Amino acid sequence: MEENMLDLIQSPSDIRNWSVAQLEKLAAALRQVIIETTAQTGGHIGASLGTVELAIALHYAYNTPSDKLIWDIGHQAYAHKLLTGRYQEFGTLRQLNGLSGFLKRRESEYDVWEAGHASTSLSAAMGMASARDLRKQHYKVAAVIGDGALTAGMAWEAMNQIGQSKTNLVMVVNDNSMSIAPNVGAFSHYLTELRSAPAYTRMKQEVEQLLDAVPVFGGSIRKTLERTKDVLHHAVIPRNVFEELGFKYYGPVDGHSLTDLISVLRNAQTVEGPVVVHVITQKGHGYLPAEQRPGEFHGPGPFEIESGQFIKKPQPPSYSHVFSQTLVDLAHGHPEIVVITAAMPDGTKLDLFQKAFPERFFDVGIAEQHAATFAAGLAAGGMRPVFAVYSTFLQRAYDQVVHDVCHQDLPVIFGIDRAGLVGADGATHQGIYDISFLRAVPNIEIAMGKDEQELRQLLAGAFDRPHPVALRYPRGATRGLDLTLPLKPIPWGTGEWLEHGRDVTIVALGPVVYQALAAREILEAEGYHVGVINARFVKPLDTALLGAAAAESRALLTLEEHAVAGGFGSAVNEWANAAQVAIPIFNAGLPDEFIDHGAVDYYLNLFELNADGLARRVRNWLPLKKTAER
Ligand SMILES: Cc1ncc(C[n+]2csc(CCOP(=O)(O)OP(=O)(O)O)c2C)c(N)n1
Repeated sequence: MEENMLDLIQSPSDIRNWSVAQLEKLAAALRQVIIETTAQTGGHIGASLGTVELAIALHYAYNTPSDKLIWDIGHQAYAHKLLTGRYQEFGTLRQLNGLSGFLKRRESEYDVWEAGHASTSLSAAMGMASARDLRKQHYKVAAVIGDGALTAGMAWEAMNQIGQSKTNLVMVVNDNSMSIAPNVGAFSHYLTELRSAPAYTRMKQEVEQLLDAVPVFGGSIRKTLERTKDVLHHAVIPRNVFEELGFKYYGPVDGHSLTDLISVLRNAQTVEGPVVVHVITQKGHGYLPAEQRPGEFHGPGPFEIESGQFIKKPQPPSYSHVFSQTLVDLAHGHPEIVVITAAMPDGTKLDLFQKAFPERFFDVGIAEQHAATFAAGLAAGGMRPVFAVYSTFLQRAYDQVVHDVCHQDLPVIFGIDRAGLVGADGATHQGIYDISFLRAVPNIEIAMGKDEQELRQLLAGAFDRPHPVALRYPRGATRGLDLTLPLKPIPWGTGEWLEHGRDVTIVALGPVVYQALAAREILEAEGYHVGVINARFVKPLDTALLGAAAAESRALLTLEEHAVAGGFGSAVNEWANAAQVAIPIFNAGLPDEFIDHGAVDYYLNLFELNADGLARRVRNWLPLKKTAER
């Protein structure tokens, strides 16, 4: 019955004459669909349950899509999707060729801005508002940004400009006091204070309303009131940070009260100049397990609705887990080891380290740029910092890596988590560019083991290096190998020649080494002689090993789960070119296009990076065909 209600909504204009009671029913129906769908598909349920009323109120109060509604990150916008004509397709969320888990301009005209990474919404909103002003247009612009996203420098860079510009723009702060983990930092504490001072805000609003009601010619009464307001501003009610920056401040507002939200949003859009609407929401609102375990329900896989238990088949520990556990093991004997996360203690599994060595663990919030330079500072001060960060989020800290870490050749270890394809999060989250952007920078060394045993060995070895090291490892479960073996160091900069073969040698980086070995089995059965090298290092390259393979084999096939452009294979090409090694080299990797959400195995097959795909490549590769026919 309630789902039928959603059938009635083709676009937000369908709800703009509904009563609050009807909208409340709609909120319940939206929640039900979000819970039932994410229980199957997984996804960002916690954040999206928290913004159901906000999404309704925004589409109710604004004339979308003419007015521009921008969601930061876009992970909290499932209700927005459902209100903007995507109810029927919602079951395809995060599946191959289905709806994206984030917003996509090609998916809907209501998705005016795409993201995936945090804290871009205010800059985007300022851009759209400025374009509107320059083109003398009249649409309204509202951006929704979380308290977590507000920990990023980029948000403050935008506020710096917006506050001065005096442009008409509404910034909705969606404050649930959570990032993925509980939010951190001085500003987060400040928001908590602001939240807990509703009496002040109310008093201030009341005085201001009173003032507005007094006619200008009200003479002495008005003067007295003005003075009262002034006193209140400077004594009882200190102007808050947003006001100091040039915004009008409305709040705090109950983010689950449709009446309050609609009234404040209608008001805010009539105000001249930039406005902050401070909305208090609860992550996971309306689904008890998500309310009680908001961290776990930030972006879980499938779960059982009744019990709130995750549906997981037993599997070996993740690479992130092994990385963090190894850090804990090493840190016992090394008090100089310190660890940094940028708001991802759970995802990176650094919470293991946090538990073991709380005083040597730093969560800096969504602040990758700061994290990288903070690490550089720690290294300059004699510590051995490890910044574990998803490949995709390290993109944001590129200048800090180049200018602060590598230029000063400081021994910072970057644990590059989620290196490779990531699956359901899609294009904005693929970890497939870091080799290209890091390889160009002097001093940094880049490695990736074929499995978790090598990850441990490489991590131990990285602490002996006097240079920055980037140690890559993928998302997901390890191979389940024995982790109790003693940490045997890998001679730095060396690859491993696993199999010899005179037709072609596959030179593979990372866990795809095992795909190469499986491809070899298929091809050997067909009469090809296929070698396999586990490259381990992108930088320095094991050129001695490559030279020997080139002398033995008729061709080289490089293999990586990374963009071909500028990647590991490119490094091999550059070596062959510079060393004048005349050998056909084929690069297997990812094409020059953004790769959407979909299972990793699907893409490995599509781009011929798995065993069958590699075998197809070798069979169809002209120079090899010729040699096989000879
Ligand atoms: C640059 C960047 N770093 C890290 C992340 C991972 N991440 C996704 S959502 C999130 C928490 C965001 O918190 P907040 O803005 O308060 O939104 P909420 O999920 O609480 O609604 C984080 C850290 C990201 N998307 N982008």
